[in-house]
Amino acid sequence: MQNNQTTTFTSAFAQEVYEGLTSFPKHLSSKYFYDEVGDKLFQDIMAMPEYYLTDIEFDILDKNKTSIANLLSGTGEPFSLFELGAGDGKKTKILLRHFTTQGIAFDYRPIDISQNALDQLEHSIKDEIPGVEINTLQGTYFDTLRDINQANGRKKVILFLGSNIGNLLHEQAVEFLKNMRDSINEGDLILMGFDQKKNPQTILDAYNDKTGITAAFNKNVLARINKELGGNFDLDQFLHWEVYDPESGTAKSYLVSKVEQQVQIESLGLNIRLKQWETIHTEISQKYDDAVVEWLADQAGLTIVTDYSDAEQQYKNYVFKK
Ligand code: AVI
Repeated sequence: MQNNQTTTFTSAFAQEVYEGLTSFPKHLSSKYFYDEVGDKLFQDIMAMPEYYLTDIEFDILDKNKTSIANLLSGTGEPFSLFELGAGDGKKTKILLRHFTTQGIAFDYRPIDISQNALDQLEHSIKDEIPGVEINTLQGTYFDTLRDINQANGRKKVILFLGSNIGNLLHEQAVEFLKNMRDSINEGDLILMGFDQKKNPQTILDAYNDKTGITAAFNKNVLARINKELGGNFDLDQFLHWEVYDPESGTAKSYLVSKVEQQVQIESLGLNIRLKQWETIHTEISQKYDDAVVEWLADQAGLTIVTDYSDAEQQYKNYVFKK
């Protein structure tokens, strides 16, 4: 059965896989890289020397933690610190530790699509920084912005680190920033990481490591289709391929079929054909400059309060207000 319009799907994953693999050109969303295996692979990516983003952002937050604490805590009224896509929280812990030792009144509300990542994060925070009041929230960014909107009357600060915004197309990023704007009040702040345009080779190396961790991460979406939807993808029959366009600042990941092949996905009743060298587009990782970030903020009705960067301006954390 192919392109059966009447098929009903049991999950958003099933629906999107069906749509993506029956489209031309084929695509799958990078949000489906993340399950227990994918979370672990992403942690391994963040520890790779080639994946500069994590270490640079870590250093930016560490060097500027006093200034960031002053800015976020303002007049000293208690605030709720929401974090979208919290992951393992390694960088956030710099701020959590600093806020705690400075006696700043706040509670921490990490949000992630992966319950597994949240459970590990909660456990490690209770263990390492026991003074932090933590309440986790599982869901997609879009779902949880609604929850932020309806949260208690405390001042809100939203963290969105790791250049996670880069996994959205500009149009989606504007929509997302608009939703963020709608979920905060005057006086609330947003602290976001944006990876900057740089030597294209540095970017290609970050997304195409020689050890193959990024390739395994990219292919994990196929592994999930096999496990969760009864697919029979042979992962060895796909190449991980990365391109970077220095003009647009867009890095794109693909899975390229090495051979002509057919794949069955049982629970979707789907049989797909891939020609030799046919692509499945899986991820974009957008790189920015000040002009683009200003444009995004402007489109979304946000104002840049300040930014923090490393000496070579490879990465920037911007603070926005309404
Ligand atoms: C989560 N996200 C910001 C990462 C990125 O840089 O696009 C995901 C990633 N993909 C490949 N390596 C890391």
